[in-house]
Amino acid sequence: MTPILHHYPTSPFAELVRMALGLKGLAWQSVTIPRIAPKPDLAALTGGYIRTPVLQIGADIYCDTAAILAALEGFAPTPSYYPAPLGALHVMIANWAAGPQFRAHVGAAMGAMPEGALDGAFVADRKARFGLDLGQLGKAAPQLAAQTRVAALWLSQTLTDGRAFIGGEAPGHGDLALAANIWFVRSVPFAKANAEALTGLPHVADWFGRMAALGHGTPTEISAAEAIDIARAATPSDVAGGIEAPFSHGQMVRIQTEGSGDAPVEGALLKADSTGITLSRTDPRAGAVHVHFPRIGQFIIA
Ligand SMILES: N[C@@H](CCC(=O)N[C@@H](CS)C(=O)NCC(=O)O)C(=O)O
Repeated sequence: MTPILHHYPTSPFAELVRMALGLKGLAWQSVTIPRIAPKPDLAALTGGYIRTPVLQIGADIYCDTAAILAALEGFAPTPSYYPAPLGALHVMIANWAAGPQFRAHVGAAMGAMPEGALDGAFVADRKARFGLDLGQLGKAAPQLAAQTRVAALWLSQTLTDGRAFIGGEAPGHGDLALAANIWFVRSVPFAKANAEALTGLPHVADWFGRMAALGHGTPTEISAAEAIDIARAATPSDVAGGIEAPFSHGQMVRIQTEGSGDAPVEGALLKADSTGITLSRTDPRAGAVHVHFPRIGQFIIA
């Protein structure tokens, strides 16, 4: 079964996963999704989660980069996203980079954009779904850019002893998340000065070059309809794991992503433990699917 990534080119979280596919040298199928709501084809697979990216392996649907990397680690264990000596510390670093530091990088990337540089539909979508206020972001941008320089300084200091990646000679999830943030700032022409302030620190540009050299693996473009057909023809994989109190196995619940106005995903609870949450649902187009979420960042609503 070939992994299918649902994504669009300018998404930094999608870039994290594209680099992750490159790190493992994987062949994958690519579905280009819309940048803004509605995304009916993606929702047919996920049950309503329409953030970017989403990974599909047959009838298993993985929402959020945390669930996606865990799935790819199981799909192709070597080389690992969690090489020694950092191991699970990689995922802690990635959570910090993808959380508070991501917000700072949004400021550094988008805060200096002149009015009108972004299309109106995109601005309205992000305001309605995530409360993004470009006026406020513009005012906060210089300080948010200053905060991104702290992350880059810590990265620079980490690399001072000559190591190739943050944990040594092998790249991991932490490197991917830090690199995706810098990639985002570099991808916006108006943010050139902010990007150069990050990659101008000692060792950072060389490290970023090594991350970019991982490539994206080998993608083949397919349509959203083909991806839905693949899900319908497949059987979701067995789920092992516990159910945290007060929930019960098979209970109908909704999964709400924190900080998002998007509709929750409804389904029967198959797993809710520290390794993640899995729902079973049946879609008129995609058939029986299992939808997987990370535990962090999600609320289970009975
Ligand atoms: N925690 C999520 C965050 C993903 C995220 O915020 N992605 C952005 C794009 S980079 C998004 O969903 N934007 C709205 C959209 O694409 O509809 C993850 O790690 O995957």
